[in-house]
Amino acid sequence: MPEIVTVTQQGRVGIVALNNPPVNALSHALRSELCARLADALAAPELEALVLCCEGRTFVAGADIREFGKEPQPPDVPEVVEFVERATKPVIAAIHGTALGGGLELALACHVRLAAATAKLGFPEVSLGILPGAGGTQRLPRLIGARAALELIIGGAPVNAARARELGLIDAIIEGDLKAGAVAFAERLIDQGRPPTRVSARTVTLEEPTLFEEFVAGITERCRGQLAPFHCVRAVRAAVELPFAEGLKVERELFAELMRSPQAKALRHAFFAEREVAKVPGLPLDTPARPVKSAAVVGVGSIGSAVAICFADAHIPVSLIDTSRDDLERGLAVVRRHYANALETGQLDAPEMEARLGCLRPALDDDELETADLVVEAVFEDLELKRDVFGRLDAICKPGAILATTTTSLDIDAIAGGTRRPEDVLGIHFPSPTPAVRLVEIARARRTAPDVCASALAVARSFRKVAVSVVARPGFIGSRMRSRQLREALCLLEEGALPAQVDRAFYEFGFPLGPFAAAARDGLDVIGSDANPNGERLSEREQAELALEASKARGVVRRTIGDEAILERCLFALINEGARILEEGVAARPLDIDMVWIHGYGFPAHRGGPMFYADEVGLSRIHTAILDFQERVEPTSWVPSPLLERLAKSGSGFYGAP
Ligand code: 3H9
Repeated sequence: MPEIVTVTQQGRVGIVALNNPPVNALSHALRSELCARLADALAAPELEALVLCCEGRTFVAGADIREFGKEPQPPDVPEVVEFVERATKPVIAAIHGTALGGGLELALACHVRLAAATAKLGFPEVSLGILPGAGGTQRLPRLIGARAALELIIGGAPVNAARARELGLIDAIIEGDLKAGAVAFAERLIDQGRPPTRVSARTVTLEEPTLFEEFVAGITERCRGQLAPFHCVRAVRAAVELPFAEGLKVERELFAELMRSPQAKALRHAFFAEREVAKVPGLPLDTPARPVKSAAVVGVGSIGSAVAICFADAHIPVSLIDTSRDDLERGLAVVRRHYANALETGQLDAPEMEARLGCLRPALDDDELETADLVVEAVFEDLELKRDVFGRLDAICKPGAILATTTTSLDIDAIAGGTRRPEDVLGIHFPSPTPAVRLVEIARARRTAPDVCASALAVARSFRKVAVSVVARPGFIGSRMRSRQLREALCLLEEGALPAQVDRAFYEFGFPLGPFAAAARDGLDVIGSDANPNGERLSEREQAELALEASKARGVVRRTIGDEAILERCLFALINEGARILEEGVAARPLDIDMVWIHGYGFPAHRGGPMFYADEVGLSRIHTAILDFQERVEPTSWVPSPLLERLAKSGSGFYGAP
């Protein structure tokens, strides 16, 4: 087994190389080895400066998240970082790939930071419900100022090397061979006889007296209910107001509090689940995927144009096919508007936008279908229409082409039955045309071939989406659970709640939108569908009137329903449906359901997804509540799923024993 830390000598410079695949995380073994090897190198008289670098695809990408929640083994990350900063010889960080979290803290403890032009640096800790806990909140403001530090730490997104240089986060960008450049830099330092300069020795002054209040005001709505972003502000404030050692103590306390929080546990779960979801049970990771070098989308409505954008973003040439010139133009206009907006907001530059637009091939006939490796059908949700389209695809597409339907509500086996190649057919469902919604459900029909499934998952990942594999049954995971939840929300309207109140309860829980606001956004005609046959958007007052009318029409005496009761009814209905989906095998694992809800339906990540949340609440409590609803509310819709009942009685959770 290769050594985890090696020191090699190059002239007067020692190269300390870390090798802990896959991402050089600061595991216990790496931490101990690094301290031991560094101590040797610092004691070696022939070495006058050290270069700290990494083997493999990246610099240190952070603390080892797998060790979180366990008793930390010494030396911990803060000790390693302190040890590096106190080194009596200059230590130079040579960064490639990503220096994230504890990795960036390690780099901040070095006396010089150099980076490859392609490197990225950042603090993603907030997305794990914690804050940089190894001096990051204290050193970063001292290096780049309090405002920039807050932006980096609370924003969580990494910056590229050029921006890092502008901010003063790194000292130089090395073009060409990074190690050789870092050694040359070290030689120059030795020649100049420069002693190590420590970031902790710097002071930071607050030039904007209301900066912290401004930041808190800026995140109050967006980060509602979350602890970590607000703790980050407090930690950076300590860097400004206190000496380094005292600020560090504040950081440690806040970090420890966050680390113990249920939010951090939930976000860790979400982190690993996002990676685990790619490993589909029964589909070996080495299943060969069919190459997808060209694609076609049939039907250019809102979903069709969104799918076309995904292909263009992945630089896959895509034909957009529709039967009407007007519809085709409308779809193209949506795509062009999307890219114009991306250009205006700086998400893309002009050449990249042109490259993506250049991937689009609009067409009014089917000729373009002949060469496509993957065809996505996105026509109106009508079985006969879809079967017709698939019959056409069968006649035109080349052998081996993958044929995907965007339906969730129709029987994909029946659609596949319109072809002579059902093994090439599967479902690919985008819950929303909004590009920010990352979920794609990949639905295996009865006869879908494994390599077709593997190919669709790979394509979805090339879109930078979170792809969840499901068994094709109407509704898949997301929309089936959403329908159940919406039904419960509608019942609550009749009993006494108002739509705005239901939406507000969900918003406060952490959803970006409540069920009614989400349904209105997605064009679902849900509120008072009898009274509102055209599905028009209704004002809050009209919605309230419809709710009152509905109660009256059904002879229900309205009562006051609290926000907590609203959430229990809707979320427990959602969880019970999730349990059914699990026991039917539509979802292979609870984490598949959690990923669908976090990435497709706005379930707050800091609550871990509905199945994780259910375990936190306790299945026994949920089971008791369901039985109570069965008695008091409605006997047929409130039947506990046998799986939920079994787990609750055995004291277990969806993810095993608590
Ligand atoms: C922190 O540093 C706290 C500090 O303040 C210190 C406090 C005292 N640990 O994502 P990928 C695994 S918090 C353990 O598919 P990519 C991952 O699970 C940390 N394992 O690769 C996967 O395993 P598997 C701050 C980790 O190329 C494999 O590596 N840092 C860690 O698409 C490949 O991962 C972060 O939050 C880790 N830190 O992306 C960075 N990171 O193969 C988290 C990854 O078994 N990491 N793994 O499924 C990332 O953002 C991405 O992994 C990265 C590479 C961008 C680095």
